Amino acid sequence: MGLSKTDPQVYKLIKEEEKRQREVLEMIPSENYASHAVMEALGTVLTNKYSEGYPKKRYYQGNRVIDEIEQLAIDRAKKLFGVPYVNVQALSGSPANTAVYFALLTPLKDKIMGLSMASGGHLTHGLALNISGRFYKSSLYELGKDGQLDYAAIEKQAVREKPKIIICGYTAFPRIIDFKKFGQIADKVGAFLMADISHITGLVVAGAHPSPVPYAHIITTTTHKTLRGPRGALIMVTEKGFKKDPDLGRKIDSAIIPGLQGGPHDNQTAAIAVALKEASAPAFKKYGHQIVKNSKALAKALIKYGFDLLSGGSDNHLILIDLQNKKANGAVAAFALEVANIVVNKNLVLNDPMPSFYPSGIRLGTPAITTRGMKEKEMTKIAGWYSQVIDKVKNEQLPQEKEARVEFMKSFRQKAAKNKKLLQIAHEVKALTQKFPV
Ligand code: DSN
Repeated sequence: MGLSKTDPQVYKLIKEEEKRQREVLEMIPSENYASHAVMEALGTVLTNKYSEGYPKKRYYQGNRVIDEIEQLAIDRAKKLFGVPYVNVQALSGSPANTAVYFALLTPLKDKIMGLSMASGGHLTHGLALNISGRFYKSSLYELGKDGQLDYAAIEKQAVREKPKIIICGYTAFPRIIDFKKFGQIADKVGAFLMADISHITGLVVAGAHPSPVPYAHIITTTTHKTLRGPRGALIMVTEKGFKKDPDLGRKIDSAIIPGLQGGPHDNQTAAIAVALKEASAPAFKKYGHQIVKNSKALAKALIKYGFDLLSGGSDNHLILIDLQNKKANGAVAAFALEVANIVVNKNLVLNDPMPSFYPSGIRLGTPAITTRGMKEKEMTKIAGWYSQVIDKVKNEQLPQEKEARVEFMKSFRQKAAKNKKLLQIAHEVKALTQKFPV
């Protein structure tokens, strides 16, 4: 029996979410629209199977077909990225990064060095509250005052701190990463270089961002961001990685299972294989380059409206706006934008005086709207809407006290949800989205 009959409540909620995704400008830079084929693979009988182990080395019977599927995903990833080893079983990005640490580091002894979250790094790059900063020693680096990576400072820190793994690749950094420089720094201090390219994988595959393959030892990536696949992750070892440690692949495989996980999600593996095939097609190259063109066009238009962008622009798929010059707060702005059918996330900015739940910035990006076919012309229009929305919420001053802030947000939400200007923009946005069907 179909879902609508078995569970009308869940069916209705899924349909509501489908409508929401259709009618908004989805601009969270880590989100995208997976293809119908990817979603079809996810919703199959593959979800019924257990397959602990690896192709041809399973602990359960009945894995003949699963072996072929997993091997296909591995082979496609190897070919697409140009690497000799891939593990496709990590359930998502955080488990993938954790598996690398588990494979290579001695807890409470070895050190990792990643970008701080406040500067745009990820939780799993050494944050004290995360397993990466709690089980392992961590030394965080920061962006320079100009919002750029300060390679000389990073090198100095690496020489001083002697990390076993240096991590590059970020969640809120709008510029090109010089993987070659990172490779040189890692080599100088004898560290492994791990490039977490989750955000930019699709750009790397399309040739719209340089590849870390010649310089990093290990590469991790999620599969659902710019790569446009299902939720999931890849862990890759490069030729350089094998030169440094010929046992690296085996160590990572056993960090995933039995180290961290049990059975892989075989439906997810199949969907990853589909996404990798889609990403190998010539159309994907165009897509990756268009993401960047759109991001640059949007950044340029936002600057014209007086927005203050981290590092002054964008070379990839994302933009970080510091709203302090507009006298606006990120939490307030993100909510108002959502009323206007524009979906972004609030985000810390460099040296943010505010706490992470009420940060001073918003993070936005172009992967999903580019999937819908939008181009530079639409970016100019979208920038205008950002300006109008932020104009509406400037001077909405958050109180200093924690409890008062909660109350403030509650009443602000009620007020904003009825704001005529925001609702009018929402209407205009919906009209635009109708011209670019998902
Ligand atoms: N949550 C992801 C992002 O939005 O960047 C990172 O894991």
